[in-house]
Amino acid sequence: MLRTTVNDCKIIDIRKYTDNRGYLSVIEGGIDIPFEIKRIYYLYMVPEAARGAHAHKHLQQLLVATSGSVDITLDDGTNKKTFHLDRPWKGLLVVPGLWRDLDNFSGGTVLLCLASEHYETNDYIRDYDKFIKYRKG
Ligand code: T46
Repeated sequence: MLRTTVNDCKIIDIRKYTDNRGYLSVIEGGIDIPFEIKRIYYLYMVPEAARGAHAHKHLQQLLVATSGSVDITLDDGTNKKTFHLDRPWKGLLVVPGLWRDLDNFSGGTVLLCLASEHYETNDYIRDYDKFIKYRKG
């Protein structure tokens, strides 16, 4: 039985350095987030469509809307929680074993994703009924 829940996920404040030249934010794997970063990908030019609709067995991620905004709904099979990302210094830490739906992308959103693992198709569960079975072990 998987023990991770939506309450294990949280928005973290990303370090930022400000001066009269603007802002600089930094994320160091293992320091600012609890995993080493093995992969970076980003979503952009998203039309009025939802993305996600899957769970990961092992992957941990930090999601950051470096511009624009997006809603991310996480589901642990019992509870759901929606997080709104709209600042480049706010990151959503997502633990393994949760279903995720991404929607309400505003125009021009860039969603940066820092991932704990390389791309692995076997880590995905794309069927909701299978996800519920997986959660129940
Ligand atoms: C997640 C959310 C937030 C690759 O070949 N390598 C990669 O590293 C990734 C992430 C994707 N792809 C290919 C696989 C598909 O043919 O890109 C295509 C679109 O991927 P997907 O349908 O999984 O995209 P999203 O936006 O639904 O999900 C992605 C991530 O896959 C997922 O891990 O948590 O963003």
